[in-house]
Amino acid sequence: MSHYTADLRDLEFNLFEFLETKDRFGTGPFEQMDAETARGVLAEIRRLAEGPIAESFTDADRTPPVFDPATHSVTLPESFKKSVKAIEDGEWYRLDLPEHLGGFGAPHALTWGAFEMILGANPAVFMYGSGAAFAAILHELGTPDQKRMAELMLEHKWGATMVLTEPDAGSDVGAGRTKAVQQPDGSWHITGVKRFITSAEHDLSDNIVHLVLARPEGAKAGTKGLSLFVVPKFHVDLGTGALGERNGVYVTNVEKKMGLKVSTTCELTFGDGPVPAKGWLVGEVHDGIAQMFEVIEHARMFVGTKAIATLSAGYKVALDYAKSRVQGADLTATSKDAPRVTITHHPDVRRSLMLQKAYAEGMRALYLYTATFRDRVTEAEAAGTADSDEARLAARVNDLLLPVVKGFGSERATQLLTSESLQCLGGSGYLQDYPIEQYIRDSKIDTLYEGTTAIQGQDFFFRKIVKDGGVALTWLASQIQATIDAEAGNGRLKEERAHLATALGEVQAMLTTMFGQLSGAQEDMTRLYQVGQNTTRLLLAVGDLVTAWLLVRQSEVALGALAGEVSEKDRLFYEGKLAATRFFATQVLPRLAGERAIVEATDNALMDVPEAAF
Ligand code: ST9
Ligand code: FAD
Repeated sequence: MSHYTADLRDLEFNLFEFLETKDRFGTGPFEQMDAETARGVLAEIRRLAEGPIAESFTDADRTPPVFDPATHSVTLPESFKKSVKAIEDGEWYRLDLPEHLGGFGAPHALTWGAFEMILGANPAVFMYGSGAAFAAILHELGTPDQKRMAELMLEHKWGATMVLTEPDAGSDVGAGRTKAVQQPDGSWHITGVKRFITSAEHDLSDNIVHLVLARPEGAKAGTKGLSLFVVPKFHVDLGTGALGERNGVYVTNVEKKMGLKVSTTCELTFGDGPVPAKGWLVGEVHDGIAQMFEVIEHARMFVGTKAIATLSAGYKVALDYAKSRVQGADLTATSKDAPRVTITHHPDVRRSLMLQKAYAEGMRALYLYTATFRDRVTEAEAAGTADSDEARLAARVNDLLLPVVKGFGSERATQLLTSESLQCLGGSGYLQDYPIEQYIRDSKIDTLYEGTTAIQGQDFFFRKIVKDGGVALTWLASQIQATIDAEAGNGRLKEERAHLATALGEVQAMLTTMFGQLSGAQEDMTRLYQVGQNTTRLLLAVGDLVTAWLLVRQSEVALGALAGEVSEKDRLFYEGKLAATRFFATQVLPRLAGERAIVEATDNALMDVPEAAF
């Protein structure tokens, strides 16, 4: 039996009933993808995800990749290769490609919805398959030769990597020391050691293309002195696509880690032997960090969606278990020999299940809602209105929401998987007989890579709010206010709206305090420490607020549907949506008052504690 159950009903609810995506299918740049085709895509991806993709999930954890240091090669488990083949056979890696590179014209929201199922079933399958997305970015940024290279990457299904991190340069990418020296033929020789590089070696494809940040000789310090280079494992004849000589870039170690074991995490050494590691400057421009962020933005969306997908998978396992596990009598039973009940009868188990359901569904709405802003941009580009105020605003809202999807999504998902999903199974949850212990090990990385939660919090406050002049945030707040002011739901959502209004006020108060501290820093720089203590707190609070808001709006749609004729199955689905919204509004949102109080009470006492006193 598959470890994974997709929540196709909720995905379809988002895409065909709730989000503006429902009006996009078969129109403009998405003409190829009408609603019926889209439903077909989701059904097929669900079949693959629950079937062949999920099939190797456990085996690939227990028999992880084998690294041979003598040949710098890695062998992946055969079971896992079959899962990868299931995606390749259907050419599903094309889903996120633009049409001119063979894409299917799918709205991003549909694409990410489909990806959720792959990520929930076996995330490393998706990760090894991301060469196509990297190729599309190289095609967009590259010189004519690099565009050709990108086409070959797609044709031959070559793997790809993003190469930033070094032993002394993790969050602080600008501390990177890997060097690039230009050669008379225009190529560059790269030297240095990168670490923790995902998919840098494997036996799934005959070539791997590395996108590498390195510092050209003489370039300035920090991220702005970094340039982006394309460095293939094997050189390529761009005319025929044939592989040439081995390039001087080798995997010199593969990490042993807590989870996600089938995804190789590699030390990658450049130019440390007789053969130089040759690279080419992407687009012939020295704009490395901005170019790499084109990749990072996709990757942050991937990480958040992966985490949320795993929470949904964990919730399904917990729910399934709770429905059949008989333990204890009903709390109201008066006699010692009262009939035993399934644990779904216990109020605390219900609380736990509803908390998981509300977050899993609310955060699914969050990542899909975020994807709709990229669809707005795609539509504007197709209509020749990419410079319009609407398109620019859509891009800014997408940027604002990315750290929420990544930082908040991964924090909440990983916490809930441990504190709630596993807990519902009691001691059985701790065993490898059930997948949740692996979900926890495989998803913990989501709060770490692609920028830790602390980095997401800082990105959110300093870049996406302050540097943006608050434009995207103000727009988002106005949307939330509009829901608070609306009447839809005939009074049934009155209490939920009241909680939403209070929560919006709490977040606005947090922001007011933090803006005050920020402007106070003009006179006393140490006031920035007050801001820095709470950027993650703010990120998580906004995540809760937006999740609640999306749930309330989903409930408006559910109430509309319930007013008409619905099947019994759908009635239960919509009732479940209303219950999740009510629970989240009444039991999660009130916590924001405490978060606000902490922000308002934050002084710098913490910063005065001597290091030795910790
Ligand atoms: C990693 C990989 O961890 C993990 C797994 C990989 C798996 C691969 C598979 C995934 C594939 C996904 C593809 C699927 C695609 C599907 C598509 C479907 C539709 N936004 O603030 P400053 C830029 S990799 C944009 O001064 P510092 C900007 O150019 C390792 N740009 O920063 C800016 O200049 P300006 C990941 C941004 O103090 C410049 O940077 N490692 C943003 O110099 C400087 O900015 C990390 O993520 C942004 N949000 O540097 C590192 N932010 O201001 C984390 C900055 O003029 N550390 N830029 O515009 C950080 O992010 C740091 O904050 C820092 C600080 C490095 C940026
Ligand atoms: P550090 O930066 O040393 O951080 C340590 C702690 O300090 C963290 O809690 C962090 O939040 C905090 N911290 C650091 N700086 C600040 C600050 N300024 N303010 C507040 N808090 C701060 N990298 C790649 O380039 N490509 C990959 O494909 C890739 N894949 C990875 C796969 C795995 C399994 C792992 C473990 C890592 C991968 N990475 C990859 C690297 C990953 O992106 C980094 O590990 C991550 O960015 C954090 O860097 P670090 O590990 O050096 O931690």
